[in-house]
Amino acid sequence: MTIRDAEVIVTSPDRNFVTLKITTEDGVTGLGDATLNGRELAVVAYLSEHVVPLLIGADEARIEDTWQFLYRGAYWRRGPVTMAAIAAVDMALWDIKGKVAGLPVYQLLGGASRTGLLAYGHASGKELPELFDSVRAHLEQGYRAIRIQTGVPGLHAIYGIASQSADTGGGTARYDHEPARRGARPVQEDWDTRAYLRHLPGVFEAVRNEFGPELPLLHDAHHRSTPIQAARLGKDLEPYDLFWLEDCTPAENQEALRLVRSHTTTPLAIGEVFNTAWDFKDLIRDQLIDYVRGAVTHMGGITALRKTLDYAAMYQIKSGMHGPTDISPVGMAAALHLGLAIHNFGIQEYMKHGQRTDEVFQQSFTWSNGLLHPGDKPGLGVEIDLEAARAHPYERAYLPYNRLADGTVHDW
Ligand code: KDG
Ligand code: MG
Repeated sequence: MTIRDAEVIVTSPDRNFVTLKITTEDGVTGLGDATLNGRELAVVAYLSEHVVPLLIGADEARIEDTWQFLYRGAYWRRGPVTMAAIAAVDMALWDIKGKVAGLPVYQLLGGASRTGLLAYGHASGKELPELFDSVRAHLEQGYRAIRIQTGVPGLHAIYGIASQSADTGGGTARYDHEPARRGARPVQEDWDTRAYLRHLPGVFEAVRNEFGPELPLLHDAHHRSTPIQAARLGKDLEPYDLFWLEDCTPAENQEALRLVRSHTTTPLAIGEVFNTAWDFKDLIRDQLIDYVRGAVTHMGGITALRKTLDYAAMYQIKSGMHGPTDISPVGMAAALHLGLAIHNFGIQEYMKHGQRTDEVFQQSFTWSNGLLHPGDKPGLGVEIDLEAARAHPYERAYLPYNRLADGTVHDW
């Protein structure tokens, strides 16, 4: 067989998604997620102008070779745009291989290593009562692990706090945070790290007092602290036994993690903005992290993230694949197949998509008792309804950004 067609589909049911659909001469189709939140059309151009022409007539069975050709052959390596495009091709080819074999992708990756994947959801609230309600709502939905984000006194709009009036398709209020907003310019939020560091430990103390010692709790610091501030945060949170502290410092300066690590035993997770194994190499080798946060969609696909996670396994470092709503149902399915197969699975981030998204993407993964499973349909198990997709054209949307009280732009 050879590849007959490759189509780039942009749709915006609840938010923008970029999907690659590859069709073989025999009519077998495969889907890949290429969504790069807030920069979607850059990947569309990369795929349409530079990748799709190379795929037509290629052998869809040669997944590793295609990956190496697209990565090494371009000369220009790495970067979120390139790696999201390669990821979409890689996922689509695994989807096709599964359909041709009549097997779910996790079987091709070695079979299931567990019965289901522990998932965490996003609870948030500006004040404690609202946060507690959000935690309770997540427990009622079956979550067995919960990320805690909270308001900080004196700050009006900050990362990770849901707008309860947000209509994400189901028409009902949700506690999940949808950071990208449609509009001509990014929304400005405010930030003060010292106020945050003073406030957060008390929030975790209150959550532990209310919900007890068992519940795994996570927190995303979203790249906002200096190394020494992050070290203090990890230390101050130790009594509350976090499952992980995520992105405690900006990801570019990896040496920072050495300083943080030398001060705290709070487990560290990093890497949702990383895009190759090389971004993780030193952090894994020097055992400076505990969880790899890379997404299949942003790390060059199943082929590349599998290699990174196998390397991490040698150091007892586990997966914690990125899974907010800007990972499409296709990217989520890829994460679930990979997570089910590897031995060093840690936890899977899972924010439910809205109803409109579920109408565009027919998914076969299941969610019960706090565990996800990719299902047993051949391939990735996700199909796209093109008519429904066309009903939701692209709309420009941006992630917000931060300024300090004196107007300085701060890390997001
Ligand atoms: O695209 C950016 C979002 O995915 C990000 O804000 C979500 O930090 C995030 C997380 O941990 O899910
Ligand atoms: Mg994060």
